[in-house]
Amino acid sequence: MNREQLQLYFIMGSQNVEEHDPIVVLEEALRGGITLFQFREKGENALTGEDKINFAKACKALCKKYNVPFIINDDVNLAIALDADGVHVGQDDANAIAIREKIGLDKILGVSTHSLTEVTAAINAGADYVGIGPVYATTSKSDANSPAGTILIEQTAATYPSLPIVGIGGITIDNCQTVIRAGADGVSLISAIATHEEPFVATRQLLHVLQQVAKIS
Ligand code: 3NM
Repeated sequence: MNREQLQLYFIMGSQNVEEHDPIVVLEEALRGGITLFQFREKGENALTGEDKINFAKACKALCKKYNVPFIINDDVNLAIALDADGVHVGQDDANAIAIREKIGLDKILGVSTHSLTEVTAAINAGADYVGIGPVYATTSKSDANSPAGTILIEQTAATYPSLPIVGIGGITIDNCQTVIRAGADGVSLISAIATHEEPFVATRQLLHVLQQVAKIS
């Protein structure tokens, strides 16, 4: 994958929004310039069954309109059924090697990792990128680990310089430059866009700040 696609990686499910319709939030984020989208319909109040499928189809169509890759979290069967651009899995989800076999080589595979051992295993499973987090405290994932800061991002970037890395967890406009300076190619985030009263404005501002740091390094 092109590591620039990780620059501003928005993740959302219908359970993550507050005052807006999630489809409106996604379109605002796409209009604002997100570079990748992950459909993550998970946790309390998440849609299931037909409702989940229909919502995923609507998100995929919007991503296509803006030419932004559409990744599905965990649900590999849904990803195959909708011909999504890729799948993202955590350590508690299905085995990454099995998923790579199922989706083939031309789809994006992302894996969440929390140690260098997990990063190495993800590479061996054929991951295109790794997610490292939670960098900061998050309220969007009830079973998230304790915040780990940027140390693992630094270690991973030093050990595997050609591996695309995205930081996750509690990332905002105020701390996103620190994540990039540590060695990440981009930031993935939920609430900084999904719960912002103006998702378009939040996205533009994040992108602007990320573009500044890209110039520094
Ligand atoms: N995964 P927010 S943290 C989905 O550490 C997810 O692997 C994490 O949401 C991990 O940007 C997280 O609102 C939630 O903090 C990120």
